[in-house]
Amino acid sequence: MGAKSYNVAVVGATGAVGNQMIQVLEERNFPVKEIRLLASARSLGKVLNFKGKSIPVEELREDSFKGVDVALFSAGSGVSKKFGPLAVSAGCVVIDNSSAFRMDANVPLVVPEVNGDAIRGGPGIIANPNCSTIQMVVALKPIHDAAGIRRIVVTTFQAVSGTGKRAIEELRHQVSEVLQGKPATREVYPHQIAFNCLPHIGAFLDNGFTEEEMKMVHETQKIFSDPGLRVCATTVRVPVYHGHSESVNVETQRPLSAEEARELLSRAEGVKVMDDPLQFQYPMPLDAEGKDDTLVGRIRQDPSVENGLAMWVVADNIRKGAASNAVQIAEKMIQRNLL
Ligand code: 25A
Ligand code: L14
Repeated sequence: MGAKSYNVAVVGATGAVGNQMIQVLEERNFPVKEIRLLASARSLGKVLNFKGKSIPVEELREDSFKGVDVALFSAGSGVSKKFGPLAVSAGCVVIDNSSAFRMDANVPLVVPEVNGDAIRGGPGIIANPNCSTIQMVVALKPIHDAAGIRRIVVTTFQAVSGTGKRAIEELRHQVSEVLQGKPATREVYPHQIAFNCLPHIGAFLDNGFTEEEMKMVHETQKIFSDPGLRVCATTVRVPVYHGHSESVNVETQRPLSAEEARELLSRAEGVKVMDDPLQFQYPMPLDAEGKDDTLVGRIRQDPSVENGLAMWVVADNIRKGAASNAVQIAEKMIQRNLL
């Protein structure tokens, strides 16, 4: 990286993802000249720490982006739709973690190690994919390149941190209520999440799938530039704080053995193979927490189709699934002199 440094804004700085963005910028030593932390008026008076300095949270306003080079957004789609274009007009590169612009044909949808070439320079919006999509495409990219994926069947096991801080608190609180023999208080989810699984993430659509399931279909097709790729997803909320897990079955055009897939994955960027079941080694959410790698294990032949593989894929949904991927996009832009 060059000696240049950048004015960076984090929109939604007090949320689960925004907080992690600040930490990742610090950990990866992103070349920050000045950092500006933005949230709603609710957060006024809060002070966050960046590299040992106390930074007051400011209220997000139309003029918040003056002099800002790159803005990382994670305050929901409504905020992104209103303030993203304003930031672009002020000359910013916007890396947006919401679902607002992901399927917009003019907006690149980027996972750097999968389709980093889709990044363009200049002021504009770059979308960060959905967390469940990111970890799946990181794990499938080497297999797609080698054998051509035609069909994907995926079931997810998603942590409550994906819903934000209030959901983490809801799980903690419900666990304690249930252990005391009290009824669980429900505020965020429609059913008790403690000691339960909810096959329901995002709103239900007319086709019987949820929004989260259709995000995995459409975003995967866009990232792999293959609108004909067949994807069927079932997304499930589980009582885990951090880390989404996925059971993934793929059908490929050309045969690929489990050994070959394991070998390809062990050399792939952003992937760590943990696949020694006899030694009790397979990825679990607790292994992924705090890391940026996508963990892959349980790689085996799927005997139910001609060219099939089955695997288990785990990543930290707030880091690789959101904050780290956004920062990695900015880093890739610097490497390519696009920022
Ligand atoms: O629309 P989407 O794309 O589906 O995204 C919806 C939400 O999902 C999270 C993220 O929540 C987002 O808001 N999210 C998105 N992508 C994600 C991903 N890949 C993801 N989560 C995981 N993985 P979040 O909790 O992480 O972040 C919320 C942040 O946005 C700020 N914010 C909200 N509205 C804003 C705004 N900032 C500016 N203008 C607005 N209008 C929010 O700041 C937070 O930083 P805040 O100041 O509103 O919240 C501070 C604290 O207040 C509590 N709180 C939040 N909402 C309410 C609330 N309290 C009372 N009532 C509320 N309605 C929280 O405890 C928060 O910490
Ligand atoms: O589209 O609730 O980025 O686990 C990220 C969090 C969708 C829901 C997105 C969750 C959201 C997801």
